[in-house]
Amino acid sequence: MVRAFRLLASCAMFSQALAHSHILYLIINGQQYRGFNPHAPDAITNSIGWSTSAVDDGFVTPSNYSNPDIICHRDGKPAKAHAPVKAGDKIQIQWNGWPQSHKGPVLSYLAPCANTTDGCASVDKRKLSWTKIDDSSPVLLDEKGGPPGRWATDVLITQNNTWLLGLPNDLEPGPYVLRHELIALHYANLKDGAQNYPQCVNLWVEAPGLKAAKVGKEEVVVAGQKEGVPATALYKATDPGVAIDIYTAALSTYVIPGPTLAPEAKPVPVTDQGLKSTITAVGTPVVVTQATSTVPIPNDKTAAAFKG
Ligand SMILES: *[C@@H]1O[C@H](CO)[C@@H](O)[C@H](O)[C@H]1NC(C)=O
Ligand SMILES: *[C@@H]1O[C@H](CO)[C@@H](O)[C@H](O)[C@H]1NC(C)=O
Ligand SMILES: *[C@@H]1O[C@H](CO)[C@@H](O)[C@H](O)[C@H]1NC(C)=O
Ligand SMILES: [Cu+2]
Repeated sequence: MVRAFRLLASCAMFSQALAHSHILYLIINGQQYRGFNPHAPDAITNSIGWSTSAVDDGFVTPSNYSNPDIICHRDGKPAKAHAPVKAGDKIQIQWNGWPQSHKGPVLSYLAPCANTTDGCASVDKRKLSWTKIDDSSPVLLDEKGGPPGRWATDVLITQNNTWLLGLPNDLEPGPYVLRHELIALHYANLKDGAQNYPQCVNLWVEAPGLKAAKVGKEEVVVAGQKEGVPATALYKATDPGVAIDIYTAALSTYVIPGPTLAPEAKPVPVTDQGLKSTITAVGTPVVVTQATSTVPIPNDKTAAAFKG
């Protein structure tokens, strides 16, 4: 029975239409910022999403947790554009669908882009130092109807495949990479069976009122979290939240993978995930110049080119 269910839940059973996912767009203060589309990499010239070679919308496995592919997905390369945000903003992250069987945590990390004049556009991803700002705790919400029960990813599905992320209030101004990640655990009982779906987008945190004197300097950090973690050191294949059988009837707790949540984190609890944003306009991302200033970067292709 259980075995049959697992087979049914397999990735292979989902045709291309439902195959895994990527971030379609973000909504910030009603403005829509487009992610990277692996199926049409050149369609959106001002995408804030890092490019990847994950044309299958696929995943990174635990055996590659120390491979740079875990940082910003396979062959992840920085976007030039950044979405302007303010500390404390809410960001609605729209995924291009998510399969019901793919249960697990919804995780978000921030890394400041230091030592560049163009924000995150030329940052060395291996030098990025990540701080966890949302872990979708408690992740395993309800054992009822389980195993596998109700998980954070089920909340995401309920909200039309979106997740609402709160940025810390005391975020220093400057350029950051947001690393948002779903981990699917439906095969995590098998060797190398967990599936990580990391996605990176660039943010430009505007200084409220004051001039961003410190922007672009080494001081650009999440306050109090000067020491983040390289993404290649976030997880181990043996982590209890990664090597796990979610079909075990007795499962009542879940150990969230990765570092602990930053004390400054302001995640939106699952009970508030329904406070959704609506799109009022297509946002205009910026490129960062001379470390501290920005220039708008409209898309030079038609909006019609933007599809899932
Ligand atoms: C690990 O990453 C390498 C390099 O991208 C890739 O060739 C390999 O298939 C990956 N391994 C697994 C098990 O996905
Ligand atoms: C639901 O998500 C799809 C993308 O998968 C999007 O095109 C659609 O506009 C969303 N619906 C609402 C009401 O936001
Ligand atoms: C920025 O430079 C400092 C000092 O050389 C170094 O410790 C840090 O790793 C660099 N950060 C990035 C993101 O390149
Ligand atoms: Cu899948």
